[in-house]
Amino acid sequence: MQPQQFHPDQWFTAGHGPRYEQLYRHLSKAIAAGDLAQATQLPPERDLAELAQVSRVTVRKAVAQLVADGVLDQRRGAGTFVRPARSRTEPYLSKLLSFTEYMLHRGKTPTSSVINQGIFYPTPDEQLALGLSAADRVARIERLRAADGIAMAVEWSSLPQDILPDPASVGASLYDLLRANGTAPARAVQRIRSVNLPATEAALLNLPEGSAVLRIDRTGFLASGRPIEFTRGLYRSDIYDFVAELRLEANL
Ligand code: 16G
Repeated sequence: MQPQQFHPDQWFTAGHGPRYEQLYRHLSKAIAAGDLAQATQLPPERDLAELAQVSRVTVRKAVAQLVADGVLDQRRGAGTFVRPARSRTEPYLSKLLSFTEYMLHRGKTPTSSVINQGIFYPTPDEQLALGLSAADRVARIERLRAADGIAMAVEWSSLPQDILPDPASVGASLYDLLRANGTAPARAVQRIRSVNLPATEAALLNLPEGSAVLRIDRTGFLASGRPIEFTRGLYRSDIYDFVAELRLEANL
C-alpha cells in the first residue's frame, strides 16, 4: 500500500459515518484484498494520522478494531503488523457479530434498507422468545441487507418496546444503536436450517423462487439473561460459513 492510499480521498466520504469507521473499513478492505499483505508493518500511529489527515485517536480506534478482529497484531515495542490470513478466522468462530460487522470483516460494504417497521402487539412467537405478555408491545423492523450492493438477506427483528422505543431510529446497524444505549446482546442462541425461498423474498434477493437459503433465528440476551432480540432471517447460503467447535466430553 502506497502512502497516498491513506489519503482521505481514498477512504473518506462526508456523511458516510464516523472517520474512524471509514478508515477501519478502508484498511479492512485493503487487508482482505491483499493490498496490505500479511506481515506488512503499518506506519506508526503518528505517521498514519498525518497521512490520513485525522487525529491519532481516530487512527487508534480504527486500529484497535482491526486488532479486535484479529487481522492486525500489535507487538509492544515492535509495531503493528498484518496477521497471516490463516490465523484470522479464529476470532469469528463463536463471536457474536452483527451483519454490519460480519460484512466489514470480509472487506465488504454493508448497507441496509428498511422494508417495514413499527410498534405492534407481540405474536405468540414473539411473546415466547422475548418473555413478553400479550399486552406488551414490540418494535419490529424488517430490513433488506446487502453487501457491496448485492442483496444478501432479509431480516425481521423484534425487540421489546422499552429496548427499542422507536424502530425508525435504527440507522445502518441495529447493534450499533443498541451498543450506544448499553443494550446490545451479550449472548445469542441461533437456530439454523435450510429452506426454500418464498416468492416475495426471492424477488427481494434477486434469486429464483424456491432457491435454497439459510433460515436463521437468533434470540439475543443481555448479560442479565433477559431476551431482547428475536430476529428471523433468510440468508443467501453462500454468505455464512459456520464453524462449530466440538469437544469430547471428559466424563460422560
Ligand atoms: C445479524 C444477526 C441478527 C442481528 C443483525 C444486526 C445473524 C444470523 N443474525 O444479521 O440477529 O439483528 O446481525 O445487524 O447473524 P446490524 O447491527 O448490522 O443491524
